[in-house]
Amino acid sequence: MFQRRYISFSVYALCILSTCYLIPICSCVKDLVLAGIFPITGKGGWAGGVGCYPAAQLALEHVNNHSGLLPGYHLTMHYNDSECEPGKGITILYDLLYNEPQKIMLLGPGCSTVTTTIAEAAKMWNLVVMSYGSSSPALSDRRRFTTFFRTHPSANLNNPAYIQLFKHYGWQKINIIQEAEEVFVSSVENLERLCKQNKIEVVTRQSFLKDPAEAVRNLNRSDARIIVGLFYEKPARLVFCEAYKNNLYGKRVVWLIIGWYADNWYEVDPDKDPDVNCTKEELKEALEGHLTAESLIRNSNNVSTLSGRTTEQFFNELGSRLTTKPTETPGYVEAPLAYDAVWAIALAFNRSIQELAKYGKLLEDFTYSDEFTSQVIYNATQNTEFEGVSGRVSFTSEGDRIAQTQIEQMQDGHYKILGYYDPDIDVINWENGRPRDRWIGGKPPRHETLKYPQFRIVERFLFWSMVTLAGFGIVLAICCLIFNFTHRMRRLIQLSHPNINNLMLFGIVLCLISVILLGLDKAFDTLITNERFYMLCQARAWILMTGFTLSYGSMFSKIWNVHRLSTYAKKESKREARRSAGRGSFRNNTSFAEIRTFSSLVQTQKVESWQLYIVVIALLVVDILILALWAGIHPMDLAPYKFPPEKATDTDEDIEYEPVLWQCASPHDTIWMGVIFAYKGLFLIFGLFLAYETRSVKIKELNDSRFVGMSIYNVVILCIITAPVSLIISRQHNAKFAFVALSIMFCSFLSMGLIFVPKIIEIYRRKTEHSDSKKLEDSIPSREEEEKYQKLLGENEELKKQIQEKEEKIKMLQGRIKDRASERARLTLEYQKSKEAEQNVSSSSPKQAETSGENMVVPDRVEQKRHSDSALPSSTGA
Ligand code: ABU
Repeated sequence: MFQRRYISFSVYALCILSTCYLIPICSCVKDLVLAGIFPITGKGGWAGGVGCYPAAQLALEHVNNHSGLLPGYHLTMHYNDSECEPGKGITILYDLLYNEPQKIMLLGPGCSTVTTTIAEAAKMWNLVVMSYGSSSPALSDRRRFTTFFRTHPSANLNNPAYIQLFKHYGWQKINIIQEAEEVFVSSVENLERLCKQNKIEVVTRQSFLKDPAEAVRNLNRSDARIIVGLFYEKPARLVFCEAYKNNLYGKRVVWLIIGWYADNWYEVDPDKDPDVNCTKEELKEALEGHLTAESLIRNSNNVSTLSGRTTEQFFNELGSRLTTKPTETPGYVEAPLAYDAVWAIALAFNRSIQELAKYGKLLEDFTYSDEFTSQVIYNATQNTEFEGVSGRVSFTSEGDRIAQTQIEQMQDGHYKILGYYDPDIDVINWENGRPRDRWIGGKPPRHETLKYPQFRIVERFLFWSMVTLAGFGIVLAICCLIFNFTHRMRRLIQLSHPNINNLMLFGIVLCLISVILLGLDKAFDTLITNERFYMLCQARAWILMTGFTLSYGSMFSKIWNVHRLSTYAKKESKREARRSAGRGSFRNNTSFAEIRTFSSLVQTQKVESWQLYIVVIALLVVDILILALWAGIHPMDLAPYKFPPEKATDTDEDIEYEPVLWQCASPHDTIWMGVIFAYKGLFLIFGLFLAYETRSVKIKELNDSRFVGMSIYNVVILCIITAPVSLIISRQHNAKFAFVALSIMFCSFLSMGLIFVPKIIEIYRRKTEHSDSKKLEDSIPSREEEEKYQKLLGENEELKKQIQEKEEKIKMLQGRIKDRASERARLTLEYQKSKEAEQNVSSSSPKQAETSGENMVVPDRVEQKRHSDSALPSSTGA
């Protein structure tokens, strides 16, 4: 009995034992398998799997050793390397999902380019994804990535930190260079939005796919100072190599880049990265002083975390598992995130197991078509919150983490923490209360080069030389005015229409004043303030234009009248010629008579002063109309023209001088200038034509018209050259001023010389010839005498013409008389011969004499003919 009882007890005990110990070992501990994707190798992107995979393994061990977590379960992971290549990532995802065992959740992938592809597809398998190393802000889109969570903060979290840095250093203009990946594009878009809100100008935004050379050159061209760079680690080396080559670094430039590269990321072996044509030293030089911003991904409170370890302990433990130095391990910085990601999954599973138990379901029974379990896992993950080695872990509704941003600066090739940006209060908390930043030039660079205006003013020597010459010209013009006035009673002056010459002199004075106005610039800014520049512009235009019209217009009016009168005289002379031809003049004498009549006619033409004034007044009215319309519609004002800046050579500071030229301009001034040039151009060309047409015409009442014509040639040619040349050299203020001033003065001096010097010489000559001024006056014929003389000249011409005609007629009649005389001699001879023959016949036969009775009438016929001939001269009145 005892034996039977002993046996039954043994069986019972065995059963108990097997239930308590053997069954859990064999079938009670169930595997919960994760699919793990890590970027470990690969040529570009982020190889954070090197540091993150060991951290995840460590976390799995710690989770499985944790007594209160996942009882009866063993968390395990099947993983593969994505090489940070989206294509590769998808391939390994299929491998992981379609190979046993069933995966409950996806850990990773670890780089944004792969994550965006996989996290979007994961919902097809009802897989919840927990990423430890994806910073792309695009991943915060819940509609696109419905089952996605990450322990890595979004890159957008760093942007407010950048804004605070810009504000702190007073940078209002920034430049951006980015790698053309969605992760950086979406982050830059957010940064631009924030910049706009904070009135910070994004001057340039450069992007590149593989080679950043052109983008860096563009930054250099746009004189970038504050440059935000968003790119992966390998392109970062290329960017800074280009920055080194383009001298885009140093005391004038500051770079702000991502802070999650390995600490010595620039010290790469040239054999491993042959694309980088710069040495470590060169990269270090280019990187000195740059700032980085990265989300704070370690628990800085030095508290014990869910795993029972401090962050320090975690890193110590991790370090013992790494094969490379931490500073050389990609993903070492993000390792706490991978560690916490595993813990977050474990907590979510723990919660899910309990939740599923309520529905009689088991987590390990999850399949890719099990939407219910997937939703339970999703909800559990969403509500997960714990103290991790990377800080407090919790997820927003978008699945993002909230974190502070750490700001570092490279000093002597090492990163130094400057402070932390707290997003809750939007403030940077500087380490030890103040930013311990260090700058190459001793102070932070400015967002742009300091630009000082440097006014382009006319050379003082040139200005004063021209002013002196113009002043001399004005004095000369005044002397000519005085000369005209003092000799106004002389016929020589009277016949030159002194008043119109005075008008010309007044115009010349105005033109010479405009020379002085043209030279007034910023050098006289106490005299001409910006507000008064409007008046200066108006004064320049009005004085030069009216001065030109008065001077050139006066000459033009003279030449116009000469032409008018000569045309009239020509018509008159033709009429005269026709009239005399009608009275019986011979054709071959008409031209001779006509020329003589024209010259006499033109000489005697009278010119009234009002006929000259009317032309000048008409031209002035057109001028005033154009100028008034211009001033009324598009008034001219100060329009500073800025030349390309020039580097300051007199200082070491980042200063540029910005040459500025004061100019008068108005809206649509090209149209107005076009109108004026066209009108003045026609006026000039017409004057030239008139001067040429009347080059040999002399009118007593405009005795200086030929000199006026010469003066017009000179003015027209100079104006035609000066106007376009001054437009071409309008930016070369000295050359333009010299050219325009000399042209105006040359025209003025030459016109005064041509019109007044002959008069002065003539009067001086007459004075020296006749010391007695009375005699001198007498020697000059009076106006009435002159008219009488001209009249006599005309009559004389007429008489000469008549004499000529008569002489011709006499000549012709004499010829006829001669002919008649020879005819009569011949007839007489014939008559005598016939008479002799008759006598001979009558002496020989009376009968013969009767038959030739017809010959008896011959003497009568000869006589008759003689009578008619003798009547001819009398009938013509010879
Ligand atoms: N901290 C690494 C982020 C890498 C990525 O977002 O692709």
